[in-house]
Amino acid sequence: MGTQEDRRSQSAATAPVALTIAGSDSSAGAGVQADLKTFSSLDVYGLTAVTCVVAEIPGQISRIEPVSTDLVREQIMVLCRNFPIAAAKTGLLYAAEIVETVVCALADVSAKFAKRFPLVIDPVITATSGDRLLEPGAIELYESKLFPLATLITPNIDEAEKLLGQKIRDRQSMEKAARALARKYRVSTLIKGGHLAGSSAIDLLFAGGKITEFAAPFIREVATHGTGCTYSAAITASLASGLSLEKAIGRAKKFVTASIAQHFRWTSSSGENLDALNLDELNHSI
Ligand code: PXL
Repeated sequence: MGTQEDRRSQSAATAPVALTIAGSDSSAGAGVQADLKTFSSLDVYGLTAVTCVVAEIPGQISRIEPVSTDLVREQIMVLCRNFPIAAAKTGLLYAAEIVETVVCALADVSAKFAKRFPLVIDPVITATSGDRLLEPGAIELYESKLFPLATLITPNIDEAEKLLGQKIRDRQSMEKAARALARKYRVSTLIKGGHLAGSSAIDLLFAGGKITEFAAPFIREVATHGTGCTYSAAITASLASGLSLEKAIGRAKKFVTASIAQHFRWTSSSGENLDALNLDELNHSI
């Protein structure tokens, strides 16, 4: 028989830890809420540093307010000082000062605590509805300061077009764009082609000098609010669990596709569909 102390430590569970630095979505389909649900579903313990609070329902943003930069920094520092973080992601950072603060905090974490972990950057510029979420001036800071810290960036077609200043119309120009972004920012780049609407949703990774394709059937007539957040969170969870970049993306693609296929649906008071991804039981099927 051990002491009470022994018994307590024997029963303690452990899990890989991942951090999301992102906004709060009141409707819980995107943002830190989507990230936490994804982490839990993939058996990873999730931590959060909240950057802004968004009052919204899927497809309709009514108000956004930032969290103070001091509080954004403190959330990151206190978590990184104490937890064994195995991977992190950024989602909506909203304002230029917040991008700057996150860059500075992450640089301090690696200098002060000698901590390095994979970092996935989802460069959230607009919502799936097309609403602008990031201040225009913040994009340059992403390019000059945040991307250099990244293991992977995950723009959708729209975001890749904004970063490159050119149109992406088909698979061929998407492949060119992935190469160009990876070269421009010296970072592995996953372009998500869901918005190119064909019979498949194709994503292209350019990493280590080679292109890898991730394809899944395109699921129509489901509002896909939060898909990008869920996808990058699933990649981050998989990196935290020790998977290679390619394996992490392959697993995350299956996860996000299944969560769209088994979506929730409600009807709002104005008679519109309210859809949300459903992450229940997914870790058993992927
Ligand atoms: O899906 C992009 C996104 C990311 N983060 C937050 C959001 C949204 C979209 O609405 O609210 C917090």
